Amino acid sequence: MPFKTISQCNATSARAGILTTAHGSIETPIFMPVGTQATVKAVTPEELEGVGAQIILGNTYHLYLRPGVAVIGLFGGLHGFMQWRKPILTDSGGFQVFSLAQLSRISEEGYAFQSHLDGGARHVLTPEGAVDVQMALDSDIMMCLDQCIAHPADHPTAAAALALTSRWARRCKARWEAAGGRNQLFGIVQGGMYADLRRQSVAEIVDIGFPGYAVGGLSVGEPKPLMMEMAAHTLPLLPADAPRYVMGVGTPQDLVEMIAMGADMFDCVMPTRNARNGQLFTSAGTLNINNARYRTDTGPIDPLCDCYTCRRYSRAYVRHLLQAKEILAHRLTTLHNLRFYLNLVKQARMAILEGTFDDFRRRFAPGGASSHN
Ligand code: PRF
Ligand code: ZN
Repeated sequence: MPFKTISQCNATSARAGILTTAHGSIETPIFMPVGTQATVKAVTPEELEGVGAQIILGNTYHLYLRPGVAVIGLFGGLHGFMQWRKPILTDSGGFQVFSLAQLSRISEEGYAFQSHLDGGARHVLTPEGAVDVQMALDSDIMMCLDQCIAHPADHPTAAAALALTSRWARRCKARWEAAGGRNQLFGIVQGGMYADLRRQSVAEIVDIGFPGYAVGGLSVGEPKPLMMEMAAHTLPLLPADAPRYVMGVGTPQDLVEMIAMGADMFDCVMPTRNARNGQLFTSAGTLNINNARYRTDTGPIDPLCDCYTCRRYSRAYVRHLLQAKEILAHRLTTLHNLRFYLNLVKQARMAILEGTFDDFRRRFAPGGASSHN
């Protein structure tokens, strides 16, 4: 088994584990910085390692359209192309077609869409094609092609998307096995905001059988309490001996809550995207560095942070760079936010190992000392 639980919290479902991949092992729970276009925006691979990143996420959809697998294939895959030596997880493209492509049409075969880049070129993304591209990228963890639906969706719509996702998962697994079963392929659970459909989706995807499982279809516009309710309902249904990945989530609070529910892996654009807009995560909550109150603030972004930015620079300086639209602003804020997220999951892991996770978690509860919105 590529996944081993090292320690289990006795007050919650949180666990600390080790996930082994072709490019090394990952200590879970883990956050995966998003590197959509073969780069985590604004930072180098060395800097990513410096903030403690163990695995990053890449996107099949973007890389397939540009630069294409012929270019990345010249480097033996995405690791060689972007010079990142550690593990890479790639999303299958379904969610990106759903959110980015023009005129996406879905059928049993797959997604027919027109590129968001030139608006003209037509493409078809099938379950087999999604696996082929991810194998060409030499992704350590590939994701099945799935159908993520928007919120709200009625029960029949969610049921149909779930059923299609299960049929596609079977096709993805067959393609992966036919190609030698190299690296890992994770199944994705859908089912909208319906408890019965979530249960059915888990049963079908687990029956097909994968080395790991993702909970998809969350954070698609539903209210936060509903997202939490669905995660709390779905995560315990997944096999305890396989890694559990919640896709596209979330805030620091969301991560801590879902770790308590037994989630092991997360990805989200929030730390990197928000950094570029000036929203910074700190041990005392979030702050927007554009606010005039920081114009003369000579202190660091977060006095408790050990990142490159906080060790050297003031809030006043970082604010100035952002206001002046200097490129360095994006680099400094991204390094800080990524350090915050990676430190958060590292501290959660240490708390699980030390048997203090329940206390740790309470500090993040709404209104707690470290609460974030
Ligand atoms: N499916 C896939 N990728 C995703 C999602 C999903 O449902 C989400 C949902 N928040 C983010 N990324 N394949
Ligand atoms: Zn910092």
